[in-house]
Amino acid sequence: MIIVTGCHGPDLDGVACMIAYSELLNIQGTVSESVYSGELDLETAFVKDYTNYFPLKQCGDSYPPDSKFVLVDTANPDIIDSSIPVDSITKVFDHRQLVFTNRFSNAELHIELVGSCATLIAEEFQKNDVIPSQNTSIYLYSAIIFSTINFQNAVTTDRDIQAAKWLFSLSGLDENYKNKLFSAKSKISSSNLYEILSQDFSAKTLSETRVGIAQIEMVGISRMEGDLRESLEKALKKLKDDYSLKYIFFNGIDVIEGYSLFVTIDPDSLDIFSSILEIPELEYSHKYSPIVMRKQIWPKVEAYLSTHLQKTPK
Ligand SMILES: [Mn+2]
Repeated sequence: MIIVTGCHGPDLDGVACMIAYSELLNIQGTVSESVYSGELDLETAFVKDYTNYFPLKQCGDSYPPDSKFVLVDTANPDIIDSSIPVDSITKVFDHRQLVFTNRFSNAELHIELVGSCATLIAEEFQKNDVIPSQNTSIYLYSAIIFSTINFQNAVTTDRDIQAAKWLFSLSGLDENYKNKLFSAKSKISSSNLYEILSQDFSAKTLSETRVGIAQIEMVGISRMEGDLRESLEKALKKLKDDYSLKYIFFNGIDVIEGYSLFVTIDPDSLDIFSSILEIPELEYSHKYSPIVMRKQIWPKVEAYLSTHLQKTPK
């Protein structure tokens, strides 16, 4: 038995790859099952409801003896279900730089830097002349669209675009589907904004300075300057206190319009982020395009603080 799985608490990319790769193996006559552990996110729940198809099993107490494993959308053995023996992993598909190569003694590694692991799995179908089922095409397509933020983030490659095109033609979806998918994370109101921001908040201590960056990807980010403005300010203030931050920054990504909305709530943060991002005219609420991801901002924060801030003498 081959078990296809991913990291604990997989995102839509991980779930789509598990479903699809297991389907490919089964079509090719290799008995396989896909298994996940942890919680599912809002995007996954959306596709699950939309397709009414979810062939994944939740991980139980143990796996059948002699199980072999295929890992998708992760190549980090530390974030998978701990009962999986690493030497029984036979294949690994991931789209991030691998730093754990030596941990997999028996696995064939498929590590390629594309925007979505779903692209690599879609290409496996193509290489083997197999057409994914309609529901599986929807999962893979959704994963590519979501992982690349509708082809707008820096990790997007032409291979992602080509794979998505092919999957779209098999999916029976219309163009409007994208908006619905992204709206899964956009059901934001003044009562849940703090919670949504804190779920995905990132705070670091850099050069002995506490810095936090909130990020949200949604449809209609301009609401942060409209009906959600006050709630956003309150939420950022609360996060600043909760995490004892010196500086806090908000990066709101409009996934359809394709821009970032930067928001700061205090003069010191405005000042320092103006320098970090090299935007002299940065305003408290500032539209910036193309979109910028938080993972692109952190290295700049780190570089800036290490050269511009003197460490407090002990
Ligand atoms: Mn991924």
